Amino acid sequence: MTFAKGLKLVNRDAGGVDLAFRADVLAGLAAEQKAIPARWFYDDTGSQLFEDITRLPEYYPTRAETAILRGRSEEIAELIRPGRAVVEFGSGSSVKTPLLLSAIAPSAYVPLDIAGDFLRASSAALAAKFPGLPVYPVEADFMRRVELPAEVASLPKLGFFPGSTIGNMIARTATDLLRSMRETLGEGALLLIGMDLVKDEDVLLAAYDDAAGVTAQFNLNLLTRINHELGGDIPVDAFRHEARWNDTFARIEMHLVARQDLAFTVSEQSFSMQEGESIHTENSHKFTKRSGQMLLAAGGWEPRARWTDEAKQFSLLLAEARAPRSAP
Ligand code: AVJ
Repeated sequence: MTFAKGLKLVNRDAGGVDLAFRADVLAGLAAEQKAIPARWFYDDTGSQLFEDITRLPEYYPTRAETAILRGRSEEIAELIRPGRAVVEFGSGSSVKTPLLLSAIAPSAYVPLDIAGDFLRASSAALAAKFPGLPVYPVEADFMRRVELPAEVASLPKLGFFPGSTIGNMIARTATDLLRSMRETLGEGALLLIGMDLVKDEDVLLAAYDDAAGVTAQFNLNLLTRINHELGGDIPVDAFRHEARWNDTFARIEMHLVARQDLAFTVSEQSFSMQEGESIHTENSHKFTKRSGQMLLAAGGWEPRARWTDEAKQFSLLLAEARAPRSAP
């Protein structure tokens, strides 16, 4: 295994504060509708809570996507063919990544992640599972074009972006990411991407507001993280978790709603909120067959194949980096 060295992706001040985290939180709390980007959920506690979410009875996406990878592996492998360099956007899941790699006989595996420690740990675990498969982890922000290791330059590429993480982004950002992926992987590459599907509102709301309250803990942990890392005094108990269906944009939104009028400081800046006012913490867009394929096309990816689980809860799409033909 080789590691990209000398990259400093996380900028910290003298006190160790992540400057991008502070900038996002301070700007987000000053906005008319308070909002903090969902990427900041994932400190150690948040990552563990997300793992717990994937095992909840109400949270179907992980099980549904895994079922597709298991049940349709022969068809998937037939279209992908052996010998590709698999470039995963994110450190990789301990279940889905091995399923894909076992199915398609790749020539190399290149996980891309901004969180270096997590990347190293998951890469080592994967290399141990697949002796003989070269693993080249790259510490990088994949929202921009990434320079891939020279060792995979001549190999055909398969991008892998499971989990419906694309759903965290609004259409414009999602399109930008798909275009960056295309630049990273090159013309002719394939992309295997998970997209969660529009379904009964009650099923969606339960998946994001489970009976055991794990998703509530996951959402509220963001406030605890702000208090710890940014010197905040936010009264966490004065907030409650809320999941909402936004029908205009076909997305679940997560909010932290103030139970009462309240005031707090973060990094020496003062904020106040009225009872019922919220901090918007996540969007999780849901797709139809058409909206998913339209999004891929907008990002320069031509849809090639599409699979769903039996209950049609989740979809996995294969696309090729080739602009769809325009009208003559
Ligand atoms: C990791 C972004 C796919 O949107 O379903 C789970 C995160 N948030 N429960 C999702 C999440 C609340 C998850 N993604």
